[in-house]
Amino acid sequence: AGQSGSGTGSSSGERRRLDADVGRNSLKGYELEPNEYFAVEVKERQDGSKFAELVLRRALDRETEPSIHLVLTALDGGDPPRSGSAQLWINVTDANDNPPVFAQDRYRVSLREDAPPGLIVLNVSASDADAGTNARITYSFGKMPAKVLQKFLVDAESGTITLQEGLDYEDTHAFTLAVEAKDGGGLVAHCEVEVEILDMNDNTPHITILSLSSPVSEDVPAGTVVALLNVNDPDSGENGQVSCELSGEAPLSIVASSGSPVAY
Ligand SMILES: [Ca+2]
Ligand SMILES: [Ca+2]
Ligand SMILES: [Ca+2]
Ligand SMILES: [Ca+2]
Repeated sequence: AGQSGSGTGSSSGERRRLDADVGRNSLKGYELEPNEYFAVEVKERQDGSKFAELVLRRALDRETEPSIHLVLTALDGGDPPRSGSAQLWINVTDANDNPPVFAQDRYRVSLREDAPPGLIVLNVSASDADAGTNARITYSFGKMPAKVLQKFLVDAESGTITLQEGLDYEDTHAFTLAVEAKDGGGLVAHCEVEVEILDMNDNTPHITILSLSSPVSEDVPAGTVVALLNVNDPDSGENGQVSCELSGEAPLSIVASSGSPVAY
């Protein structure tokens, strides 16, 4: 806060104005320029001298009004009255009354299964309406399984999330990352990042022989099952669809049986 005196009357301290005159010509009252925040209350000492107190009427908010300018006028009871005024500049210091706010509550991102470690997944960002350390944000992960914490890294300063390890769609189709933004005063905001993993064709079909009749007598009727096979590809969709064919010359054919086993 600061002040400066001006006008025709005398001026002294912020709370106290002296008027050298006596009686009717002495200090009559104070007037404060109409404003939202402060009222002036005139108090009288035992010796009859008056002083003014500036009283806060409603809560201040640095974020909407970082400084308030007031003009306080002192009037005497003379005719014509004489007055003196002081300009008051009140600076509002910051309190940590705003938590960080994420740009989005929920982020969604898709990563190919073959994404390399070190890849930037995305950048989360939060803002804080306060000032100084009350607005200084650091990012971190919230409570998550160790397996997830191992895969991803969030930069405390920038909010950049990077991949630390290889992915495997066959192991995990999606991750939910809990991200926190904390300001210098300890207020915390939360957001979620949904990471969807996109399948790549990284698995070759695998053939398992469940049963095999060998040797086979030359007089078995056509249509006799000589082997039961299971063919499996753990990939999804087209990447996991298999078709079987026999190579070489043999009087055998492959028939898909109900369910996954294939017989011929
Ligand atoms: Ca804050
Ligand atoms: Ca504030
Ligand atoms: Ca495959
Ligand atoms: Ca795959």
